[in-house]
Amino acid sequence: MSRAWTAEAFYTQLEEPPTLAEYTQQARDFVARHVAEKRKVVLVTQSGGTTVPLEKNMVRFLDNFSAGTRGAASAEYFLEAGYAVIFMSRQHSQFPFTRWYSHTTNPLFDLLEEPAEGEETVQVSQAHVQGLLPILHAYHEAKRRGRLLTVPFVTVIEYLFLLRNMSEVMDPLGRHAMQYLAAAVSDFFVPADKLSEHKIQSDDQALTLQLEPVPKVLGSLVASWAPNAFVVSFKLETDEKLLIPKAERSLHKYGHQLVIGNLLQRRKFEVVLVEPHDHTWVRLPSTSAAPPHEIERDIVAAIAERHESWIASV
Ligand code: PAZ
Repeated sequence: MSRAWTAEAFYTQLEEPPTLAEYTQQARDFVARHVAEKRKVVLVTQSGGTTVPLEKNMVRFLDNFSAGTRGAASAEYFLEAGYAVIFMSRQHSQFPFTRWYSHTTNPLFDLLEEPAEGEETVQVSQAHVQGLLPILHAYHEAKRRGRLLTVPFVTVIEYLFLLRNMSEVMDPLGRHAMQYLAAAVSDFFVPADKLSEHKIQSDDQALTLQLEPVPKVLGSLVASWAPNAFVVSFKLETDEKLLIPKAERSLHKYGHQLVIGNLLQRRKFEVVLVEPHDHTWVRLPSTSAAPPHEIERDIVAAIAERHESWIASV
């Protein structure tokens, strides 16, 4: 029989990841600094799947399509807009700044000139300098000014524990906190007590898996962990007819500020911002629009503006 996990049962019955306390302390220090400087801080939960291990000594796992582009790109535009960013980073997914030269058709080594024999300096080839420079400057500026904190995760369990703790430590920011929940979180998992210790043997047998539903934690986040934050969740659908109704249902159920709806097929060119009494489409001019104008630039501009009005409205 599969259990229906409540958020409370999940957090009391499952074991905390060993690194949780360390990342929580780092986030607490980061937040304290930005509270003192009266800066807005956004928690970006990386779009990037959350892994569901099928074995304790994990050889196999379930995951999903997301490479984490939305989260990594948005983090860059939030930094540009003056926010400090806590980036919950799914390991091996896209990362702010370095994403331009990884997981892409633009590999890092193609940027570098091979030195002549005996030479020990490596140079960026002139053809790539113009493209690289602004990204490199923005990356170093974020580091120098201490504006970007990365907290990594792999599994859905690590993700959910981090999400709770990151949201809670941001509470001292009050309305200056934003949660931007772009991760593609697994809907099902195998709890530790049902996991095989070692690699599941095939022995030419069919494999039957019993997955349990991952608890929906948005209600706890909005009501208890981050009651003062501006909360933006994401809704991904593949059926156009469901997109706005499901985004509206989520907004109604959890009572947060905004849902960003996107269709799998058109997510890079079009999203809809669903608010309690309104919805607004954000679209790139044509589906052939290529970087550097990414839709995340427009999404972040629209969200930052709403966040600002929301802060001013009290
Ligand atoms: O990683 P990516 O940039 O290709 O995709 C982003 C996304 C579609 C995962 C994100 O925009 C999103 O909708 N996240 C929430 C998914 C959900 O409904 O759970």
